Amino acid sequence: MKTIEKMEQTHLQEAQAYVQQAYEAVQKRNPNHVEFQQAVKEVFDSLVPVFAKHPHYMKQAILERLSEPERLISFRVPWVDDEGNIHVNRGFRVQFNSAIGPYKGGLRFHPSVNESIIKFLGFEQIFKNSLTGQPIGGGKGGSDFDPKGKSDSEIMRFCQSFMSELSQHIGPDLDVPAGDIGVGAREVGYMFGQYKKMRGGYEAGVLTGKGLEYGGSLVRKEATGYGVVYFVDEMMKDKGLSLQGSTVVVSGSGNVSIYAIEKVTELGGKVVACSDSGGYVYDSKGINVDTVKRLKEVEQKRMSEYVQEHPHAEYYEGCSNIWSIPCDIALPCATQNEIDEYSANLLISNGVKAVGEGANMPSTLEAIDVFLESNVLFAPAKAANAGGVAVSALEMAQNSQRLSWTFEEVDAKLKAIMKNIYQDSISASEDYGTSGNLVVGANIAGFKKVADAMIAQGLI
Ligand code: NDP
Ligand code: 2IT
Repeated sequence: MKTIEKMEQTHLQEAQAYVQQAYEAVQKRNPNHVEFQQAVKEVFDSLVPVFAKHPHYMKQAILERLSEPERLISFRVPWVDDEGNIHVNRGFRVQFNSAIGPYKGGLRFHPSVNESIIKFLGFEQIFKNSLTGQPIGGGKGGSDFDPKGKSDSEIMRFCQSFMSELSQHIGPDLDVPAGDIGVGAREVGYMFGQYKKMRGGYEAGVLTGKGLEYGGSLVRKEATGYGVVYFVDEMMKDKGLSLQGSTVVVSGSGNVSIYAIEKVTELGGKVVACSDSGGYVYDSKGINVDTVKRLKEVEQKRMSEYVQEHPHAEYYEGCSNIWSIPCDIALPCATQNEIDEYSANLLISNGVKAVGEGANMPSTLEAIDVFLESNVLFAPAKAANAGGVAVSALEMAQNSQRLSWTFEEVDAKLKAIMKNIYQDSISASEDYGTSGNLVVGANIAGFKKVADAMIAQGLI
């Protein structure tokens, strides 16, 4: 073997050993935090070629530092229901990394929320936010509160109690939360009101996803769903394929799903199915997005009700079978681990050409491997769903300038950002010998900026 090849081989082995040892340390320090471990494993494994080429990152213990949050806050959230009963939920905020900007990331209200879920989301947010090209660090928060079936006043009291504690830890230059599952404009409004009351000043930039009347940005509501579709469109065009005329399946029927359905339809694709946690609807004529908007955004109803207005459509109990529907493009936009190895194989055998992750970590590690080993174009969450947080950063910029941009201006910026993320991820995959692998490319592109900023700022 030639000397150079031998050296490269040694560096690769050192890099693999470093990643393995750092990952085992994460497992040991975070036992039973399976979602967090899963998110860490995906990123760490992608970085082997970076460490082989630039060994100085290993000396800086960069993985050990990146995988330990700067701060994790857990707090009691007591609230009273409409009957006068007292309830106690647990609130979280993880302030994961502030190397390139204030902590930024959404709040999730869902009964499944725990430390592992919040840490996986906060960890992914570091790299996603870096990919947007904007100065935002990584954070995430939420509560195991279940908003389903709660009255508007119960939601308000919960949000106020949650913010009474959280207000001490956030601020426009410190940590800027937004929405995620179970948290939309209504909840952000109640939390903003409580923050303002507690802090005694109008700090518009402390939360994003606000209503348009009081500092919200146009396109923020649409941004994640539109962004996923812009990304998939870019990825397909790059490979000579087109979204126009394609059959699409979108899981979920919340904020991300609704605006993904809207944009696919606008670009000439046909969305034939969407879901909620109860089941899925198949509509051969194409999902009527106005019906879904009204059912979900206004009336807080179930997808099962869709078929009453569209009797030709079919409703099936249980959401995971949605991936058995043949489609050209699959957009998982509901929640983590909704596509497993079996569903991934099913999609492929039914001829899927592209998968775009709107949700965070919707594919298991095994499912990702299945996609990467096939000819499917695979757009990973950190890159594909970054449009939401990107427009959040544009909302912060508008709040700082005390002005607001038009819908067209923000939409054009979103489109440009998604295109940049695609190009940066593709280039990183080419630079590190994994051409076309967007999982590796996005992780590397997101990592390098944060890692270099951390090193430049010393051991902090
Ligand atoms: P919403 O609360 O608006 O909608 C969530 C949708 O997913 C609902 O249809 C919900 O069904 C379904 N869902 C949630 N949890 C489960 C579950 N455990 N099993 C099955 N279905 C489930 O949330 P968003 O649309 O905002 O978020 C969806 C995904 O996108 C999440 O992974 C989120 O982290 C991610 N994301 C969101 C961004 C944003 O800007 N909002 C930005 C980037 C990523 P049901 O109503 O029955 O609960
Ligand atoms: O996962 C995400 O990127 C979000 N939920 C959006 C975060 C934000 O700060 O807009």
